Amino acid sequence: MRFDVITLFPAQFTALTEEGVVARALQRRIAEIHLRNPRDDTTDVHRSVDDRPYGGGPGMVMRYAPLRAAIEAARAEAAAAGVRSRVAYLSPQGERIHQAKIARISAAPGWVLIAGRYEGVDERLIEDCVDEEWSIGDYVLSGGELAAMVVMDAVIRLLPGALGHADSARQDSHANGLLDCPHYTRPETIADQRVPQVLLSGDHRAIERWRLQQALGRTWQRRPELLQERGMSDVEQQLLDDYLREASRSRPSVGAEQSEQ
Ligand code: 4HQ
Repeated sequence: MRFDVITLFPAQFTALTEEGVVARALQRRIAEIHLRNPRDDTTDVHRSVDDRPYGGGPGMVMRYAPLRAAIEAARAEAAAAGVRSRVAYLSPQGERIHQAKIARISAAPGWVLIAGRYEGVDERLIEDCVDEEWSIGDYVLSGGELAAMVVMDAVIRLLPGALGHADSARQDSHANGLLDCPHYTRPETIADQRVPQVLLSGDHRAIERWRLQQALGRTWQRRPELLQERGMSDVEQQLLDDYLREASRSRPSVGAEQSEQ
């Protein structure tokens, strides 16, 4: 899979490309990240990429022409490599990205990502060149670079061969619409806290059942709206009932908190 990122700050992407899961995927040619600075696609002596907003107000707006040239050059390069890319602009006005969307993004052969700065880009660029507008969350970043990195990280780790374990992406939180279960490693006891006995039992069916139960219980407690959307099988409903009965027995405050809402 191929990403072409349009950014005024290509150096920021070393956070993604120099170490970790994504860096390894790039080395293995599972994915490619190409960076393109729209300043290199300016035609004026000052190489200006931004200008003052019509109507006045604070901040600057990224100009149409350099961005359009950068997008077209990036799409042409991708096409020359046999990749038909779609174009996405990262902004708080976009569609909120979640794990199911990340999986759909990972199924396309290539994306041109526009990482904007200042107050954003000239609206006519979105109209003419952008296929999709994405938001990574309801907060304001100082640029689209981090948002583009968030999306690429989440997408690339899903690609076959990117993770060590073939099924570790399948086991992620959100992969099945639930939050993750708790994890433990050595030592077996830390002060008065013991690793749950079932995890030491070697009974793989019981362990899998416990993990699903924990995931259901924590999702109900922390993100009930996720469970609402997802629904539950009869077996899952029974596991959740048992979890909540146990939780209200050993930690009465946990069950009580939610009925107060
Ligand atoms: N920005 N999700 C403003 C974001 C953002 C977000 C990127 C800041 C675009 C112009 N991007 N620039 N939230 O806050 O994607």
